[in-house]
Amino acid sequence: MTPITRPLTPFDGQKPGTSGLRKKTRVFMQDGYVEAFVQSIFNAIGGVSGKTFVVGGDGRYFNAEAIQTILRMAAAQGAARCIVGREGLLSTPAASNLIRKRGADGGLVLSASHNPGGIDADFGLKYNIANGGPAPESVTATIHEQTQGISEYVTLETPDVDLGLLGETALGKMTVEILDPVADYAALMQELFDFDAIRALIAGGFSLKFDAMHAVTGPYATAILEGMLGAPKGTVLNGVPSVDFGKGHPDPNPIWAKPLVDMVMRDDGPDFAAASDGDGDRNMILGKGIYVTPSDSLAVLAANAHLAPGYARGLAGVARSMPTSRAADRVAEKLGIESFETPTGWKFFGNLLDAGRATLCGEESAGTGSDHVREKDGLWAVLLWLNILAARKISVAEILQDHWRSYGRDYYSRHDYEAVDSAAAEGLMADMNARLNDLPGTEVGNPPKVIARADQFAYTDPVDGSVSRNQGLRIFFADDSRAVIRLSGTGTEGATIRVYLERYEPAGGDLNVETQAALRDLAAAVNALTGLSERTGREAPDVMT
Ligand code: G16
Repeated sequence: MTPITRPLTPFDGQKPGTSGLRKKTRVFMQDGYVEAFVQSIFNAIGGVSGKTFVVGGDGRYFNAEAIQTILRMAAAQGAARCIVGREGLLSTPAASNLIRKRGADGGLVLSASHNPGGIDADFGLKYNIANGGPAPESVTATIHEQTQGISEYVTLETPDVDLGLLGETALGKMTVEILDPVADYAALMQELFDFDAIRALIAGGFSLKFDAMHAVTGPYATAILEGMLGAPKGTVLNGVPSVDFGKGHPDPNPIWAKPLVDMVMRDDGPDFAAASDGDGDRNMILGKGIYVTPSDSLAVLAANAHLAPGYARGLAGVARSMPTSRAADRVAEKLGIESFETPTGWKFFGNLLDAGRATLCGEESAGTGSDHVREKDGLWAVLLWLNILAARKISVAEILQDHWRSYGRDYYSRHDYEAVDSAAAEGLMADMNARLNDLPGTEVGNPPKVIARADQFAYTDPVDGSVSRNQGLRIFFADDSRAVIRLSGTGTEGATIRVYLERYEPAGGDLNVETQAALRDLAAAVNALTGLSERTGREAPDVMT
């Protein structure tokens, strides 16, 4: 089988965003598009000769076709081995685990995460490095540079590999190893958590539901929750992955997972419920009658992680993305451990985890994880919650009340304005940036709120000293509330404006106000300050998490 070199013309816009390259599926399906991006990755990492890669994705439309392209190109260019999940399926955390466990040189993960799937929806591809985590900005910048000058790619002309057949096959001189996507991941979870205690909790009548949203976590959740932990059949809802996620939007938040939220709000609802996203790295946690914000979830997990065997030694530090609420910082302070505030994007946690400075990380965007892999991990968060519930023997609502009584409550919500006209969104950001220096001392809203300070968040990585600027506009008010405004880096249509709102209520204060009511004045102040409604023509956000 002789490698074939084919010419290519560069495609505009092959620039990795917050998490890899995400575009409409039809964009990825253009002749040469996947080839151009994959060749750019291969060039950026100094070629693939003799290397081993993990390849898999969330099973969305075009997943299998893109994998065949990657395998042919890797084989043609001298890769030694590609480890692929059966039928091309690997959740993002499972891919991260395999890269680490098998000592692979990297991984190609095919997913547009929580974005919908299908020929008229979204697709994505990202490169992970040898630590199992998303490529840092230095690597993604090189990949982007490569995409701009690409002129050819190298591939083989071969029939498709049978992705359903477990075991090893040869593709040219490369070995393709197809494995069970669940086994290694499930083994890792068993090492971290007290499965006996969780099994006993469930056997004792504790009821739970897990909504896999027709996405990749279905097989993982079914094997672990129903298979290993003895939850009754039917605990996992929508557990069979489909190419278009059952025509749904696999984003585990109160809007897109509304049926699950409605279920826990009923008197006869389950004690615990959770959902995960397209590629299994996000999570939503619910208890009977209560939704746990991702920011609170991170804080509660940090405060209680020692109850799980894998974290009994305590935590080295806790990291959160900048727009995530400061609830986790309060826990870190009490524990006397380091806390870190990073830009949005899991890739920014990699150095802290590798250096042993942070053990738990989390983001407001429904991502929580730890040093067990280098990605956020939806099912891991669910199992840690279950382990904590099994150890503390109180309800989710009681855990939260107890937490707020100790630390105070960071009322928190993110308001998303989706598919907004890009020029309007960029105009809003540019105008606000230009006004930054004049904002301190300004009064906005009714009743008026005084702006104490405002800036554009810049991050200096404490491990390698690299600097990332313009990571979101922060407005701090004199009453210790905070608003953050940034444009999403994962959308595929127009611009998405994210407004992150938080207000701290000390432990002795009113800890049980409805979240949106608690933040109403702050939201109105941000609207008055930015002219958000007039600029976007939107009366209200599309999504409130
Ligand atoms: C990705 C990143 C996260 C980020 C999220 C939202 O998650 O890995 O770190 O918080 O996007 O990013 P943005 O606000 O720029 O849209 P996922 O689950 O989509 O891979």
